[in-house]
Amino acid sequence: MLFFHATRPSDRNAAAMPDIVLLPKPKTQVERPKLYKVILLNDDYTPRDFVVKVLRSVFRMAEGEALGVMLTAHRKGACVVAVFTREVAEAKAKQATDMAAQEGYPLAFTTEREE
Ligand code: TYC
Repeated sequence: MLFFHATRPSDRNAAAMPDIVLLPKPKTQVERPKLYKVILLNDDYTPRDFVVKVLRSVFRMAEGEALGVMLTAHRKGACVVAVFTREVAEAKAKQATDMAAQEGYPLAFTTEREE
C-alpha cells in the first residue's frame, strides 16, 4: 500500500477530503536498470601514459584516479573502470578501445554484467 499526501491541510474539508488517501500498490513494479562494469585489460605493449590519457578522456577521470586504475590493471591483469547502464558501458568500452586501435595499440576494454 502506498501513502500519498493528497491536499494541503488548509484546503481540506475534513470529512469529504481526507489528507491521506490509500492507493493499491501498482501491479507493474518499476525494474532497476541492470548495470554493467567497464573493465580495463592489461597488455604488454600499450604505454602507461597512453592508458592514463584514454581513461581521462573517455571516463572523465582525474590524473591520480586514472593512474591508480592503470596501475591496478598493470599489476593484476584487469581493473574495473566504472559502472553504467548496458548501452553506455558498451559505447564507452568501444570508444576507448577504438581510440587505442587508432594509435596501433592493443589496449582493450570489455564489459561485464554486475551481479
Ligand atoms: N602493461 C603496460 C606496460 O607495461 C601498461 C598498461 C597498463 C597497459 C594497464 C594496459 O590496462 C593496461 N607498458
